[in-house]
Amino acid sequence: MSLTVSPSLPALESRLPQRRELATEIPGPASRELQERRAAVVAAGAVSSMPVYAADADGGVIRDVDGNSFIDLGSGIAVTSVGASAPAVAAAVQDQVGHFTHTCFMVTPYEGYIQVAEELARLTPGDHAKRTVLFNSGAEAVENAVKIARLATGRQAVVAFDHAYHGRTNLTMGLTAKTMPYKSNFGPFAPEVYRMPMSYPYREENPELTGPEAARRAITQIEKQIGADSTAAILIEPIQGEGGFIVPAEGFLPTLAAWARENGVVFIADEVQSGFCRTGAWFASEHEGVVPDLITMAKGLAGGMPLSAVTGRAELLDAVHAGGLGGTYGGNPVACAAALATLETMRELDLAGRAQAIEDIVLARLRALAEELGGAQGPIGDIRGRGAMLALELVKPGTTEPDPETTKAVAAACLAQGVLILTCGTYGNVIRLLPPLVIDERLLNEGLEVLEDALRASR
Ligand code: PLZ
Repeated sequence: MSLTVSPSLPALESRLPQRRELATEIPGPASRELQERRAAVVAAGAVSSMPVYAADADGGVIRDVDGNSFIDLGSGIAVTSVGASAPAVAAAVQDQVGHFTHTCFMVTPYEGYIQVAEELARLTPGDHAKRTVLFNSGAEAVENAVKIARLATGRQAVVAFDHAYHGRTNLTMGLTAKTMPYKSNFGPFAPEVYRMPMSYPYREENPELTGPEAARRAITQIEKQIGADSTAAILIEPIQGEGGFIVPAEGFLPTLAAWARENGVVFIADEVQSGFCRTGAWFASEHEGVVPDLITMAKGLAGGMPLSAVTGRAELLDAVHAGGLGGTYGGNPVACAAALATLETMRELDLAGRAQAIEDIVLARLRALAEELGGAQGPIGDIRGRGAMLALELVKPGTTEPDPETTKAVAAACLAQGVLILTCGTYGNVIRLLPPLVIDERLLNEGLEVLEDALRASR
């Protein structure tokens, strides 16, 4: 009798060899040369977290201009969930550019836009009538969701939360919490944005505070500082991204959403980072059965092509006057073709299921490592996240004091060993893992080993 062990992450076909390989020092000579040319012409304010320049990418690897192959645990900030050159996406893009690259949906419309809207109506939570409008970036989607909520309610105030990240345009900078590097000296910011306390279980003063209680804390402030009848929208990331992969306590999101519904406040879920199978479901809102009135999406939607969307209740989107929503490139036909192929790939390969399998693999390893490093007295203060959106919060051992220096050093050590790892967090002390959902199991484990060794060595 043979024992069949089914691997939790079945290996997928790939174009590039799925392996880590260091051919030069990091960064190598070709990357260093590009770095010099860059310094002469690219704005100093636009920085890159990695000093290596990409030449090719596929599945779970990024190859640089010096021939080094890195294990990608960042997906270009949660974008390339299907891989950075998924065959179906590449084929769809090639086919579309051979026909037309642009007509402007506001001038001469095309079917791809409608097909994306049909998909999003099916995939987003809730079975109510929905409408969609497409844009280019996450920030643009958030801006438009706020425009729609304000117009539809006739109210102005928008509630955002501590640790929130919503973008870098003027309105979305104002909605974003962290000043450096996002907001500092870029003001003034748009008015009528109110910041409320988030549910952040690891850093809650009262560790017993439940999700519904944390929601009541915010609701009380909304009622006292703004008034429900002046509040157009509550805007929230169901799992906060840049702010530190903060998963609110259970019941926080449903309580806020229920209060919004009762008070005619539009509940907007910003799923720009958490959407499209990343957390083990199509959308993170689903984990607690939350049905947002509006949902903002980008990143994972189009396999690396710039495309964003606002999908939501038909009566909200259709409240906007003709011509009130648009933009030259919004819903670009090449990006729409890429999105359709991306969504099809996500279904075909069951990427939500793979994200759950990634969670099982990663959490088991990280929990064992945290124990090894001293448990509650060690440097890993918290392990959290869902699916393939997972994080470690690093602290000075035995305290909850953030340790951004070690966090940076660990990410740098991983890079030097051929593993691309991103950091985040209000305090800069969170290591986040966002592997492509198509990553090979062996490669994922190898990447985690490198991270574990870096954490061990950092003590
Ligand atoms: N909403 C929840 O995560 C983008 C930004 C990185 P854009 N996050 C990565 C950086 O430093 O600029 C993001 C997000 C959430 C909105 C956005 C904004 O999306 O496509 O970057 O505009």
